[in-house]
Amino acid sequence: MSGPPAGTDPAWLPDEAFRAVGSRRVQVRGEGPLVDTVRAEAARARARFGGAADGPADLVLCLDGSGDEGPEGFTLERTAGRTTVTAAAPAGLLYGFFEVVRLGEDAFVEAPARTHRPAVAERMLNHWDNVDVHPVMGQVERGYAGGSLFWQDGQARGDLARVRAYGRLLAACGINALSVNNVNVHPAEARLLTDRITEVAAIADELRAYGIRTHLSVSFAAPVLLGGLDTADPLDEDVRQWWRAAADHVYAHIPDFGGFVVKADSEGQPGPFAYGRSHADGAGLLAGALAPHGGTVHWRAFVYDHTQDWRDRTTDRARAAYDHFAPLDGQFADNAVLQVKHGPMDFQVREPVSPVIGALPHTEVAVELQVTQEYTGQQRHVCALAPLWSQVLRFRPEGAEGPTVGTIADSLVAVSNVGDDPYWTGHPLAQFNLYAFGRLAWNPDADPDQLLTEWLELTFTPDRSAEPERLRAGLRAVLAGSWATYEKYTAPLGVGFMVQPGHHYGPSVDGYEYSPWGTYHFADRDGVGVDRSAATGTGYAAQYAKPWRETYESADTCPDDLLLFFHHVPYGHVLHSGTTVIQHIYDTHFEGVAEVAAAREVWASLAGLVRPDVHERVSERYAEQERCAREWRDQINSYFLRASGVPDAHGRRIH
Ligand code: GCW
Repeated sequence: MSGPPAGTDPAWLPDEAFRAVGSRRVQVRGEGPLVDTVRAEAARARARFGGAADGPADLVLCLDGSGDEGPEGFTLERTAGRTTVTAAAPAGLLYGFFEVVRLGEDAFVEAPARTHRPAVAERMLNHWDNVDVHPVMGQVERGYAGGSLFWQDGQARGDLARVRAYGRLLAACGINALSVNNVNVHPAEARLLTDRITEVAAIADELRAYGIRTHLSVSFAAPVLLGGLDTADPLDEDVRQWWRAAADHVYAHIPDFGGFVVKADSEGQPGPFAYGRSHADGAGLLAGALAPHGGTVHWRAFVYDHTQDWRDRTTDRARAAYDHFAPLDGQFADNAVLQVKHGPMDFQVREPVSPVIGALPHTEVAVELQVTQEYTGQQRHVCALAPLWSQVLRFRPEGAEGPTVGTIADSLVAVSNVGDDPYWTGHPLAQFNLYAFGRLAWNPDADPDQLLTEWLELTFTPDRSAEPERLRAGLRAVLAGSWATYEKYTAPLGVGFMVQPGHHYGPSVDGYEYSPWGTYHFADRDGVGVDRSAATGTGYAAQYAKPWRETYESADTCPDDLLLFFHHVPYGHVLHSGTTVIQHIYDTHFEGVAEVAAAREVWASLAGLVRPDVHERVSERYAEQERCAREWRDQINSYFLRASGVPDAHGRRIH
């Protein structure tokens, strides 16, 4: 397999992106470790592009505690002769510096002062990294970019240079928090909390230099597993004491430690249910231990019955998070954050927004997205997810007059797509997903298309290319519509899954149909889809506030792209688009493959305009994407032709 020439790909921070800054005289005013980071960045850029060391400064970055930019904001002012970044706190200076990098020459064109502040205070990545290589899941669970960046041979890496480089990339897109281990906490990894905390501390030291706080996934059963207690009951005094001591120990090594991430009573992980306690009790236990140190517990809402009987039509996995957590509103500790996946199921290519978001007004809420492409092509397919996330973040759970998800969220979290692959993300174009997540977390209203422009300008510096416009147009063509394309050739109309069990790559229409995971499409000879209406189905639609509960309740008003998520309809049902469900399935699957083939050709035409190694790596992946898209098309179309007996209106070949 190909790789970048010098070992690690620079992603969105190639030297070339620093040309405008590096060829100017830059002055950094202020003291402290993060200010030193900014100073080092400026010096590095100057060393590369020869900016003057003396004389009047073109760019001044100034820490000024009297400003009102807040802990991470900055004011950027561009007057005729000078660009100034002012921040009240060091992190703001760092983000201001990277804003100037992003603007390039534009940063030195006159513009009025503007203050930038992140809309969301906590912008976090979760790594599902195992310290040891797991026999089934590998080292990074749902990881498609090689092994872990943090862990190697059963311990923290000795050389953490790449971790620092990662922190730098993350700071440049606005991320300020990160958890270093899998939420499925295996026994060896559980010990990171106690006798192995120095390994976590070494990682935290690297990330701190770029303003990132480190968090740790912990096992709810830690007092039993590690402490030798005979219970992990959250109301037991010995258990409480054990956690307090554990937290004290962590903070002795990592004074700015962010807190714990917990997957409890979920897919086999231990939790408070074993003791007849609620999840508010469970979260409260850990929140109490962290509170004296200013830490936070991220308590995941991904709680559902993963051993259900497919014959049991009364159980609906989509309902589970709301049923478990909505009644607990008001009972969570102030420093507990309920971390909710953006959809009710599991990061499918299309899901409605989870009704949990907005249903707990007295609870801190984190919305969890998935940058790693578990169900969206596993970084073998191009699937730029910014438009999906943007739809989620702009959704208004209470209708037009209410707040957006981006406003409701106190924290935005995403599962990272990074590993020790030289391109960081396996597929070089999957870097855009990581960048876009950070930028959307900073500003959930950001236009995904604008983010694509930002990213490609930084990463590919088209101005330095022989054919800037052709390069820009080509990159946009392969990325901008890629999520829509992926949706076309995979599971239709919001029905979800239809993937191969276990690894979740490639089609298997009935792969999850008779399984215990609660993931069904109910296709028969007459129709397909899940009735989640209140009138005749599982009642899930009624978990939404108005107007959505009414919109989703009826197949007449339900949006086409979610129709099969909410309703079981006949194949001849006519969509708002004017076509029938069955014909929509055929059409989109033919289109999806055609779009992949076209994108692949566009990519081929960019040879010579992008770095050869990147071109080769992406070309290899396109071959697989096209093969896989055809497989999806043929399995889905054949399955539904056989089930329905309805021929394609255009007489195309279906097997
Ligand atoms: O999407 C599912 C994945 C599991 C994952 C789980 C979760 C970490 O298939 O691999 O476990 O979600 O979010 O906890």
